Amino acid sequence: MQSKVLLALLPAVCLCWQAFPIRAQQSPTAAGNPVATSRVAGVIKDPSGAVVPGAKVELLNLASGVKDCVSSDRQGRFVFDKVPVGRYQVTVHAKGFDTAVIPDLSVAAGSETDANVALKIAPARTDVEVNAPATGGGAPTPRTIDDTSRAGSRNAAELVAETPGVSLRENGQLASIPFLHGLGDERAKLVVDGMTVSSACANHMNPPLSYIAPSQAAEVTVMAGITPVSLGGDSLGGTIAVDSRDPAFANASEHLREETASSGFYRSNGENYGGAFFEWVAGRNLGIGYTGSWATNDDYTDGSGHKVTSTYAQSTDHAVTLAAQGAGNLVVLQAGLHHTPYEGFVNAQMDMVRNYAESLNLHYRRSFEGGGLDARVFWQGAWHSMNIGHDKSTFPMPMWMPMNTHGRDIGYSVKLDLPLTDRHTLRLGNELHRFVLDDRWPAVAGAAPMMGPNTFVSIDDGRRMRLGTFVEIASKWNPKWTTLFGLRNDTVWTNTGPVQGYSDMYAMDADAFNTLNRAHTDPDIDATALARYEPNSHSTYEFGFARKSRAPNLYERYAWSTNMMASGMIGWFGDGNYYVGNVGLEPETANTVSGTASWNGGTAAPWAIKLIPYLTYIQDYVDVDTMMTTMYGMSTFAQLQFANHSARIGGADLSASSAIWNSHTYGEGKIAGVAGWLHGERTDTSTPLYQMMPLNLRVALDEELKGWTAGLGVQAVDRKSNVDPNRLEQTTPGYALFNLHSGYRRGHLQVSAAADNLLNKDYELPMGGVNFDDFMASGWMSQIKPLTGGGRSFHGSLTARF
Ligand SMILES: [Cu+2]
Repeated sequence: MQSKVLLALLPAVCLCWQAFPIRAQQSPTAAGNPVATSRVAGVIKDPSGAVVPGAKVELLNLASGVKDCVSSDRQGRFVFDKVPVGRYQVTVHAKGFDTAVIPDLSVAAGSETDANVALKIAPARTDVEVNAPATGGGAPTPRTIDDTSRAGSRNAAELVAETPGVSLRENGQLASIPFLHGLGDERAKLVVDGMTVSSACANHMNPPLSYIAPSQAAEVTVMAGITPVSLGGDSLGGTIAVDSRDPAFANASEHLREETASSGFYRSNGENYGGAFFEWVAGRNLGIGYTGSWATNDDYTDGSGHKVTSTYAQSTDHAVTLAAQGAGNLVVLQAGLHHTPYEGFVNAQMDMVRNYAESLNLHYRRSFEGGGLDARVFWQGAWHSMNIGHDKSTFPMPMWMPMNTHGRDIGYSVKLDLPLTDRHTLRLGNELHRFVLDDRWPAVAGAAPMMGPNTFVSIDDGRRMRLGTFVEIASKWNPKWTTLFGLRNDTVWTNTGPVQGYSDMYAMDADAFNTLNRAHTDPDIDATALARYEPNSHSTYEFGFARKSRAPNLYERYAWSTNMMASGMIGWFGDGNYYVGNVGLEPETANTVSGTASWNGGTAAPWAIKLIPYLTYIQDYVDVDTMMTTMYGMSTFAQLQFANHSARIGGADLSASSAIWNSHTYGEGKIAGVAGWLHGERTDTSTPLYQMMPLNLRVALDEELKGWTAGLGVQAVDRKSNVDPNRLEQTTPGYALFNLHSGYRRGHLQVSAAADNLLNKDYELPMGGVNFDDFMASGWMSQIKPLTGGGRSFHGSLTARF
């Protein structure tokens, strides 16, 4: 144990970003005690067995976080000398190959530790991951979530907030909704630990990313635009995958592997605090682990000092993992429990008053020479209740209205990677996702005929089943050219049972709906073609085309009531409007052309620039037609029916980073920036699409020195002037926010402290929708206003790992 603590004192002089390896200076410990050291060496080979020179090899001490980097030589060999004994992670990046990781390598005193690595050919992919430039726009390297990123995120969606091409819709404190290149919510595929689940709520209060706490997330992968069909299915905008940590087993030199981590955080604005605990015990073949987290927060205050009501939340998550490995096989079974006793929604008429979900996830993986088999079966049940939460109940005219949904997701996926030749890898797959939903609103005593005497059946036994099959070929023609071609079919079946209203006043709509043929079968075809050209080690160019489809969700097709009160309960847009479904709705199809150009300065000048332009035409885009508008006090709202229209979204992401200094005294300093611009409009009316993020820029200046990190960031957002007339969307002014953060890692402990919105700027969120609470508090009289963001907040967190 003492040696582990001493290891933390070794200076970390190397950050492995952008082909920028510098040998770490391994020095005796500060205390002068000799630390037993050893040697780690290996050879990097490609699937044909040929050696790979110039691969970047990173050695990370799992206890101290100290990193070292080297490149493989002409014989593909690399060596780390004087490595203190302990447990390490080895990561290998090489152009044109998937990143390879040896998650846990035990280095014992004396003999040399072998770390030979066989790389797999990466399918060419458009990659929006700014933190993984080392592969030069290659495979979508999962980004490892660090403690700083966890501490700065209220929910799992915020872990990807700073990725180029991503913007977030405000949707409660636990359930922000990511958009990729202007296409979000169910237009982006969100995958948590390989599971695809649907929001079991007419307001999407429980979307997929709300089921994993930031403390449980270990890795995140973001792909926008041209994504491989193997990651497709309901992914018009792209795919975001969040994964908890992979099981680690005891290696040859250990009897038992035990890991423990615990963490706590506090955020001043809104009194947000919580904690997480993780325990893992494994032998060489079997492992068991538990992870749990709890968080609570009160309403936040905006920059003008105004309390933003119904922004409170509380949540608890538990997961138990069992894992077994042997002879190239890995089986992992994960069981999860998620409980949100309450969560306010300031931009909705209702709040979440309970959400409870259980999940089971069985994963099997087998690797063989150059390929592998990956199979998964999963189930999730969600019981969700909406009503008037404790803030809204204090307003004049509070409405008591229980609404209960029960959602069941079940699915499987099978993927097979087969090396055809040295040049070509074939990927085949088949997957199923079936979602069943019941949405019932119990009668309210004394409120008939508006809300009684019967139960309002919003969705009865609604079913949406998607069966996907794909084939994909990744080819590396020569060191400069890589291609990826894929073809995919998703057939989607939707249907729902007969419905009823609270009373006879709903009978006309209900009867009409019940006589309709509601069953749909939508056979959708997706295709991807992508080429990557790497003329030299300083530049990479990618260009491609993708066609992707999404069949409508259950509410878009089957929300049946035109009654104002009932249609006001439908809609996940935070705009206060009233939504009615459309049984005749067709699937939407996006045709995207996109490119990536990236350049870097190489070892001598560590800088990198990446530009991603894109253009998407969406046929049968699911938008809305206005049925009527209505005024309450000074505010106008619209009753809207889902309808197919055509739309176009074009834009560009630009990201850049550069080292500014690098010395023993001042450590490493770097500057990084991300800018995004997009324009979306309906092509038939030339009107803007709803919630298109305005021009925005993030710049961060960071320094790292011997376990210390410190940084200054600024986020600038332009005025939102292109607004959707159908949803009566309001413009929002431009703003700039500053933040400061710092962290320190020593031995088992990581401490971080930060200040957000340092200047306490009062600003309106361009993707925040409206502050429906303030409008309700005025007795439905005032002019409704856009939602304001949080004022200044200080936060701190502490994590201990053993
Ligand atoms: Cu809900």
